[in-house]
Amino acid sequence: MNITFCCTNTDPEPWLAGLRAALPQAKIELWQTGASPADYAVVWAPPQQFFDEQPQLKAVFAIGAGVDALLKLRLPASASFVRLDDAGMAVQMAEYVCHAVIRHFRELDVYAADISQGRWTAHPPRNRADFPVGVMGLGVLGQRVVQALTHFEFPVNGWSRTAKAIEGIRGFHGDEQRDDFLAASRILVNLLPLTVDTQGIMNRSTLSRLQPGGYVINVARGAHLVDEDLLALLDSGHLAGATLDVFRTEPLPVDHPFWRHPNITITPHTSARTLRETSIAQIAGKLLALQRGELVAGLVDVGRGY
Ligand code: NDP
Ligand code: OXD
Repeated sequence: MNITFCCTNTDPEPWLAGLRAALPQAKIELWQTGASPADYAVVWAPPQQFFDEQPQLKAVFAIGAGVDALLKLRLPASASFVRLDDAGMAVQMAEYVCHAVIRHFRELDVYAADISQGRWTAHPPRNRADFPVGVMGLGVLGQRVVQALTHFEFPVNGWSRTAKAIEGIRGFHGDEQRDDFLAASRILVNLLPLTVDTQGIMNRSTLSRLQPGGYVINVARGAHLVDEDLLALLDSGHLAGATLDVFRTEPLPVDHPFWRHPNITITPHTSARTLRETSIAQIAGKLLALQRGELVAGLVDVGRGY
């Protein structure tokens, strides 16, 4: 079996060594123009030329959870596409989102500012029931996040495409229940895949439906958010702030207002990192399962877009 590796955002050597150790029966090479045809591919952000030259691939494994960039390419019709399914990202996402929610709810930035000015001031406690958290996307990552939030006893709403019954949360689904979901939420967490249906989903109209003093946490993709609409609603006072990990252009351009806005916290797309060893073990296991003709988790539905 031949495997080709084409990940443009990472040092290939440790990945190649890890994949070779996990799949000693395979010939695994770094892709380069004119490389011989492979059976399987491990990719992240490959150029179109990669698929143009490898039309015979049986399966393509992405080393991330979101496949929006991959699905923009012309893809080999014969191949299955498999994304990472948790692989150590869900607990990281839960940490990141809980941290952002608690930092806002407990006014930790206000205390940091007070302390830096030499002020010893305890603010009145806030009521958790006044800070319902709405999580958009109840997949592998969203479900782990709602589970973590319920441990801190926040009221949690969840919204997905199809109905879900998740203990301890109020579930909403489909376009027809989206406005009710937003109206029931004050803190909004985005964990949707980027698709034609979800592009720009956080805009003036939808964010205006959040409860007053709303807070936005975007950990999915930058193109889910209309940047100017977020800024306008922060200026109007309807929204109190935002924590953003993902952006329309990454790295975030130096002159973008998000860098300097006092109520926006940004991080450089680090909320849930791909963990190499866990990911290699998952990819190797799925590849062997596919060879045995078994179904694997994380199979992408190309038509649906995730
Ligand atoms: P999943 O595919 O497991 O879950 C996607 C969820 O979104 C599902 O619940 C799905 O509904 C829901 N959904 C999809 N389309 C719609 C729609 N039109 N309306 C309502 N709900 C919809 O994805 P993951 O949880 O693994 O990952 C989510 C995203 O997180 C990734 O696509 C990626 O963009 C982002 N990500 C960001 C990272 C970072 O570091 N910032 C790291 C990893 C991922 P249903 O259950 O009904 O299908
Ligand atoms: C992913 C990401 O989709 O890192 O895995 O954003």
